[in-house]
Amino acid sequence: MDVDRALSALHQEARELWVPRTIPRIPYHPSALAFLREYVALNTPVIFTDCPCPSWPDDHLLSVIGDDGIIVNRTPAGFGDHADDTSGMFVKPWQTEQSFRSFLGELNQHRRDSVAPKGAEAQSRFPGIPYYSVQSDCLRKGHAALLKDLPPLTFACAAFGAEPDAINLWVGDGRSFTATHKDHYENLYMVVRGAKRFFLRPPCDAAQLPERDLRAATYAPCVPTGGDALHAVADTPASSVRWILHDKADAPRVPDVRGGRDLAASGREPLVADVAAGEMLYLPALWYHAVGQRGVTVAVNWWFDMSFCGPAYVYYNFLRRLTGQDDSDDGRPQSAEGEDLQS
Ligand SMILES: O=C(O)CCC(=O)C(=O)O
Repeated sequence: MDVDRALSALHQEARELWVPRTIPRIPYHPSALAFLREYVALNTPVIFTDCPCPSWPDDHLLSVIGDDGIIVNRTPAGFGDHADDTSGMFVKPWQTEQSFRSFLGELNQHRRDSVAPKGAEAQSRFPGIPYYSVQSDCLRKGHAALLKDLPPLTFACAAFGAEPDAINLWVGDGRSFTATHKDHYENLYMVVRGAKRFFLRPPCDAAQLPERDLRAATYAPCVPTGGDALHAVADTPASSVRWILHDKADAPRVPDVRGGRDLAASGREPLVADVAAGEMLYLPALWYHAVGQRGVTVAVNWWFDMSFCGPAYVYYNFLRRLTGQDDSDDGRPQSAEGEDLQS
């Protein structure tokens, strides 16, 4: 059997035996054993409903973290950390430092402007679409006062045998879209306000998600003294990032939530997981995901280190080498320790 036929069989067998047709929804929260046995061990996503989730209206967020300084990611079209078709580079967002209050004010101003004309005073002092999405354990490190509102996730800590490696706060609106990628983390992702749509593909779809080495770049204002546009500027010294290419052809597929642009060129549909406020997605390690949202959306995620000791990671790397997705193939296995483990 040649490699293409074997990959086709892998895709088919995975759909028959492993990947669900729709993501199951079960009430929060399972026992650690049930979570481990039915989802973690099988590397299969699930959505928990009826989570003990705070409501976090604006006035609460502003009174608790309004004055906290934050780093905001800004992009011209809502795509951060992505393969940009225009420049052919991997582009990271421009980052601004500001208070949480001024950032939330910007999102709310945009919402008001979409129903009423924009006044001159409504202009943001920064260009670009803002998304608070820094993924640096920002909730635990930067906004610890919010921790007491959150469920302790004891079942997950017991299942993974560890405390979370990071707890992140995500705040943005429907203009922002997270491009397809995977993480070396077990991810519990809870939507607090708004709604998220995840486009999911199992790790065995690596062959359908072409990766290339792309020159690394960062968005920057066109005019350093306050222009209203951002453009991609190549990083110096030059470096490259291996990243998944997009397929723009699918862009209009999801009318409510920006999506589709990231759906790969294979013609094979991703699984769609709609996660509403009060729900939590278990996104298993190494699953590819692209993420859109509807309206102003507030979410929290807990990242737990994945285990590198079982078969999953080594088989996944083997598959990527076999399909030419891993440029580090020098004929020798790569050690988990030697690699930058967060994509
Ligand atoms: O919510 C998002 O925009 C992206 C979430 C994500 O990529 C993650 O939790 O790994």
